Amino acid sequence: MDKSDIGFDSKLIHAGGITDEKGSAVTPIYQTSTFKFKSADQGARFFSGEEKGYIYTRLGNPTIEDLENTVADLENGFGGLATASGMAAVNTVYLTLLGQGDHMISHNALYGPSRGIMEKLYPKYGVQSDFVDATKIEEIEQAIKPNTKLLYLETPANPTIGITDLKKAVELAKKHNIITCVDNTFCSPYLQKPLDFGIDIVLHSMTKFINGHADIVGGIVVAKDKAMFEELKYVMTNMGFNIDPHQAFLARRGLKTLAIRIDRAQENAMKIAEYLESYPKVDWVLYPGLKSHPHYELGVAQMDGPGAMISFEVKGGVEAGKKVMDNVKLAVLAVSLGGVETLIQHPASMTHSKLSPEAKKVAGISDGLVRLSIGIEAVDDIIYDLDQALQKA
Ligand code: LCS
Repeated sequence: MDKSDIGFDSKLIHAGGITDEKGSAVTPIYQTSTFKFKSADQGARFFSGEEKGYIYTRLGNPTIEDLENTVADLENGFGGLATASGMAAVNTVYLTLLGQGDHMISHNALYGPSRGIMEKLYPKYGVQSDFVDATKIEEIEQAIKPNTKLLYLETPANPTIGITDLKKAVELAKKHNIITCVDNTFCSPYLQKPLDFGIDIVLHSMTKFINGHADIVGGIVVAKDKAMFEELKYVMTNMGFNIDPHQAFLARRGLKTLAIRIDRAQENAMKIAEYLESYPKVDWVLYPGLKSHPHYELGVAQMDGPGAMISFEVKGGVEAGKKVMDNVKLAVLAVSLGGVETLIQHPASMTHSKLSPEAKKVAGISDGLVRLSIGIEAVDDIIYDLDQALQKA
């Protein structure tokens, strides 16, 4: 049986996979910074690319490559580049595609720092950007300039759960020769494969669903074709954005249970979203599995499931939301997402606090918005916990 013919769930377990000379059943951790050459000539051949071989861990390492090949396979891409964090993945894309005089368009409700660095740091290097409501294709179209090089999307977006139509975004970008990148962190390749829609690059914060156990920080970039992969690889390796072999091992291990973790988390999330929607003290709930989500139909068409991220607002705004966060006992009051434990946080004062009040308002990140990352605990326990906290709001 050819490994390329196996299903997604089997790939989670068996894709990549290196057996060493001792016959290890799982890919070992090659915790080494450098690799011995058999001869000076062999070293030279490795450097010239005449012969494939490991040189130095920043440039490549078997444990890291196993993870990269697996995620690239799951995303239906050409190749993957694992990075030290999700932000290192974001910067690999920005630095590869944008330079003096270039322009990027993105969604106004991105993960805070993905937008923050574009507004604070990249203008120093002559890069311009515009942030629009990318759930409306016409807003993206209106923002296109002759120097627009990159359309950078996050769908569903953090934390407003807005969904961008990938098919329409690709059509528009292709018409204007714009490269497209999707941050697929909220879905993972289990629920959405942007490259299948014609997107050029996908990235993840592996800190989240891919690793799934809230015990590492990591990222990955996957390119659809070889030419783009090589360009990204040059930047990733030379900027030193690489992941460590031990982190890569943990991410690969966590990835094995991606499908069953997400199945359980989104089953829980659906029940919790319905509970919240019916709770009188809750003003509104945003969850792609609810018919009340403004892009419900698109989510059903584009994603293979609604995921495990919910945003909601309690009547009484920020003060009421804080009461809920201060009173949960099972859910963990912490940023990040995509782990097996339920997390609760307040984007306006935490993950998105660096955005200006105006930018937050336009993006729909209200002061009262509370974000939940639903875990795989018993759903009755999560609901019981939220219920007792909401009663205090
Ligand atoms: N992209 C998305 C969609 C994210 O949610 C995050 C982190 C990143 C990129 C950056 O990844 P990192 O460097 O942290 O691995 N999101 C976080 C959040 O919502 N709370 O804490 C971190």
